[in-house]
Amino acid sequence: PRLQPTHPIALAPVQSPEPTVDGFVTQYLRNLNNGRGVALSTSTVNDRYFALAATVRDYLMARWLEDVRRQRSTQAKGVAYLSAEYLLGRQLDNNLLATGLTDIAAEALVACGLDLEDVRALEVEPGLGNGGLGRLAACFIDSLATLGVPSIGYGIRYEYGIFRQTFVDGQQVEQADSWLALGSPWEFPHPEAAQTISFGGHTEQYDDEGVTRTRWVPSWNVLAVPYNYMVPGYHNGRVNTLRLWSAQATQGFDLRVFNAGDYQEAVRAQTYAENISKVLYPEDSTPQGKELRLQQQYFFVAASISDFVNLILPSDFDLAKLPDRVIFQLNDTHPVIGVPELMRVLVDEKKLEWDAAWQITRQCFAYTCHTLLPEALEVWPADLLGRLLPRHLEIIYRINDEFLDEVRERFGDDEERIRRMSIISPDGAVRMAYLATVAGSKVNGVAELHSQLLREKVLPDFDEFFPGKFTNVTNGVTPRRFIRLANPGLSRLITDTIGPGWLTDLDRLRELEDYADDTAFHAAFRAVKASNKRVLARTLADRDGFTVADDHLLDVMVKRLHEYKRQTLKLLHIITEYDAIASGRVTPDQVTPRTFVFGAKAAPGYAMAKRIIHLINAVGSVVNSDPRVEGRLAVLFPPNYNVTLAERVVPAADLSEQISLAGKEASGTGNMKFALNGALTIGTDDGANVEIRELVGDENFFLFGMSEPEVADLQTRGYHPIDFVRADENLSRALDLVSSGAFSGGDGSVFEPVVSNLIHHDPFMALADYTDYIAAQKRVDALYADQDAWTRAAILNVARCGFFSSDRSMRDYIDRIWHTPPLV
Ligand code: F58
Repeated sequence: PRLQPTHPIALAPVQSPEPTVDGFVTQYLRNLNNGRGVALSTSTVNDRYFALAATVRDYLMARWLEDVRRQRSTQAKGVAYLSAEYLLGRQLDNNLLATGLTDIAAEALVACGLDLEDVRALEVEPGLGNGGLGRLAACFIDSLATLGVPSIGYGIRYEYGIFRQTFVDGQQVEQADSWLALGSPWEFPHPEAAQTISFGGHTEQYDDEGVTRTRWVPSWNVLAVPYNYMVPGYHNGRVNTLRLWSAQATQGFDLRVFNAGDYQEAVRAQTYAENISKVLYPEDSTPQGKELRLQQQYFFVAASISDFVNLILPSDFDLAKLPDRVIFQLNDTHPVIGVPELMRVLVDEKKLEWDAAWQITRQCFAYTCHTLLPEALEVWPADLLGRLLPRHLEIIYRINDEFLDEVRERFGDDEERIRRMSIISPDGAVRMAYLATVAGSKVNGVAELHSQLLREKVLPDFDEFFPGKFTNVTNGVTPRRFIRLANPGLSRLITDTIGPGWLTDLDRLRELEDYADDTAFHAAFRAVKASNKRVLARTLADRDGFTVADDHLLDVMVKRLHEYKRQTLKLLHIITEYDAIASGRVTPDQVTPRTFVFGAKAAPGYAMAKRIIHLINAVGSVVNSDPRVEGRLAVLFPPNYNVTLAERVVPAADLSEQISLAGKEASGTGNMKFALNGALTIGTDDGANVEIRELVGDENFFLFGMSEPEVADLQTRGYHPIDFVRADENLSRALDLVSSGAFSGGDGSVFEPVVSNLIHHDPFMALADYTDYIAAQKRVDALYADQDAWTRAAILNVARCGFFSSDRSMRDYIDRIWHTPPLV
């Protein structure tokens, strides 16, 4: 018979420490002593940080354990968010905020003779994502917890996240991001709960009591070890789970081989296995890199599906009811291999009929697309996929055959259409976006324009075939991190003005409209911006040795470096301003004093992007040191832009640069963060810019450039960038300046690839939009000269952008796709 607990403490619910300064101090010292094995007097800053994190965890623990229990026992439907990336940012401040313990913790530390500021600086952010897509996943799990929706995030615990960017002679050099070097106090590893994940081998048929079935006989496997992380809701006592998988060898090293002296061979299998979760999206330019990436994808998706089906669900669960219990949300195509995996689990392991399994699978997945660039839609060569996952390839072929039969039934033998819609491309590659579209109960884009273009241009045949399947959910950002934590001054001003409650009901920012012409509010609003600029200035001084003038317009472009985002267009504007002064056509006092801030990482294999980074730094060093400029223009490019730096840059910005070629940026989320923090946007009619402009009003947004239909039209008419160079003298001067070597010590060849690419190809039409961009920048100057008018516009941006809370995005997913109401 099983032993039952009898002690009253064991029978009682888990206890939290007292939420008082004394309670905090007691728990903190206990963690320092018992958890770190050090006395306060001998502790290092790292010990102090770890003990602090442990203490915050202790306050969350009771709620977490209760929520885990409830989510297992309840019959309610939940979300399993499948994402290869979570760009979390620092955890300490966020978790203190969620628990309402920030002030208590600060006081408790003072009582221990410590400074919260010093301790919090130790935290290394987990950079487990590349950019917008990964950050979006982090915002979404924050909102799901805050809304109290039963959900779990699944992903990969990369040992190395996004590379650390440094500049050597102005050029990007990547360094490994060893975020785990000192350990992470936020994770709970569970090696005992590891799942075995298989690869390779072949399939075979066998007779199962008169039924012919298929089984997969894999040739190798690895362990997937779960690491759990708390995801606290804001002030609601809810704590959800993020479960990231780490790869480990099924067997340790080979002792016999080791003893025989072949040390490398002895650990070969182990190294191979552990490579799977070694690093965030390794280069996919080599065949080995590509295969590793597919291994990563299958690894985390198979572990997650098995976790849900075999561990979270009760053992007697009727799998026909799976769609009533879970929706697997596919964050882009990276987890789409989960579709054939669930089919394999249901058919081969659980022995369901194919049709029944397909019925279930089709209701259990939904797919979010995050791009419009055709080259970004993943395809896997069938031979690669078949070598790594032979059973999955068979399943994909059958799904495709049956799907194409349906297409034929509907449209007859329209072979052209069949070819277009086939999940397998003519050259034998699996189109993962098509597989996701066929299998998904819904497919969504991430902004209105993106969703429209997805239906009309990327997947029109599918939209016709599956009426009602396509929908839109415009992205959002979490106001907890990107307003409350990043901008405490603005948060205080908002609360003082409209009262509390807006942080979980961001539409209430509308109430600020009443203060758009209030002089006292204007002054306070401006004071907040000025103070945020000083905070940024201090950060950049400490971090990079930069000086930031406090009377400049802060003009910011932070995002991944990509040609479609057009950092070169921004650069052409800077060069034009510089040229006007350097050539003596204007005097320095005639230009609006501006500091241009860039933040951007380039993919390590993307040569043009790296060259553009070099050019930004080169222009910066010339502009910043030319005495003729008299300090009226400055270009700052702090390396290694990440979430932590974003939290300083965004609240300080006056102007937000969102200048992608229309029809290329799926949504953007930085655009939302800036507007919510009172920066005005200069932007094209692209992605979510369209919705920002509609909400804030044309007069509070600097629109420029071609619209998407105009871009398409110019494309069909034939685009000749040289025509635009000839038509605008400022543009040709700016390009000539680069060609002349003005930014490369007289050697024009250094940036020749950038200039000639623009003049001869310009795939993202930067030159076509240049003239209008410069005109829009003149409107920026004019409005900035009238500080009252500018402040009014900035206030209205904040007041009218509540829509861009990720809480709203989550509600839209719940209503349109998931049907998973919050648990009460
Ligand atoms: C981004 N995609 C979109 N991809 O570009 C952006 O418009 C959108 O706002 C955001 O998603 C959220 O929907 C994006 O960040 C990646 O980072 C890829 C991940 C896989 C490797 C290649 C980059």
